[in-house]
Amino acid sequence: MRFDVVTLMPAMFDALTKEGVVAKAINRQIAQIGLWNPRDYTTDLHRTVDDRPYGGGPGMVMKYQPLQQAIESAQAVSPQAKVVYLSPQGRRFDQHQAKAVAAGRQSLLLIAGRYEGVDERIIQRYVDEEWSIGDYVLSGGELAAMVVLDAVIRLLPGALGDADSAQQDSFMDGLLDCPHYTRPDEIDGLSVPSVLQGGNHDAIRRWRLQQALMRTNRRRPDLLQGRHMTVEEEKFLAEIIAASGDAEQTQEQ
Ligand code: 9D3
Repeated sequence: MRFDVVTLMPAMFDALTKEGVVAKAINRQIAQIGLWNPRDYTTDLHRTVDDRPYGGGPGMVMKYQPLQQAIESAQAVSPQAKVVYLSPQGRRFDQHQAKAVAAGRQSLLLIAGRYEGVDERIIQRYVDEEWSIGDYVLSGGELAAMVVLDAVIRLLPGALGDADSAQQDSFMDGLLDCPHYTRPDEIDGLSVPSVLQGGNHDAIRRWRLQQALMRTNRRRPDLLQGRHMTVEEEKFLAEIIAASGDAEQTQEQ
């Protein structure tokens, strides 16, 4: 699957492409990432990519012409790609969108802005969608583009090891994760829950589901709204809610 990014800071993407799951996916030819720098399309001596905003005010704006040529060069390679401008004004990117892009193999041409953003006419003429990754202020769109790429590429078949991919459609989908432990069974006076040390796989499954429901109910109750629940989950959640406030429960904050 092909991805393209228009960016003034292509070296930032080394962090994504040289190490980890995305690097493996690229080496296995599951994903390909093209980087397009508007500075390479400037024609003036100073290779100018920004200019002062019409109407005045602080900050600079990314100029139309170098961006346009970077976008059109990327489109010549990826004519079918959905053009996405990463911006704080965009709709929130979430796991549903990551899954939709990966499942539909929809190529993406991501535009990462710097300064105060891009000339609005780039959005009018080239951009299909604007995506934000959350309500906090970044210094540019590159980290957001990398978040999108990581979230999508790890979902592509073959990108993860078997164990991880099996977990991807886990029965605890849409819940926070349960606690994890590894050896030793006791350290600094802290022990591993005994159920995990026994061999009762259904008891372990039930404990993990209860822990996931308990954590989700406490930390992210919004995730439970509108989530389909099995009869077993409904039962466990009812027990958790009935017991919430008990001394026993206070260890799970
Ligand atoms: C402090 C500058 N702001 C003036 C009101 C506007 C502003 C411009 C450019 C704020 C952030 C940015 C750069 N951010 C992104 O390019 C960006 C972003 C983000 O900041 N938060 C969440 N998602 C994204 S996607 C792209």
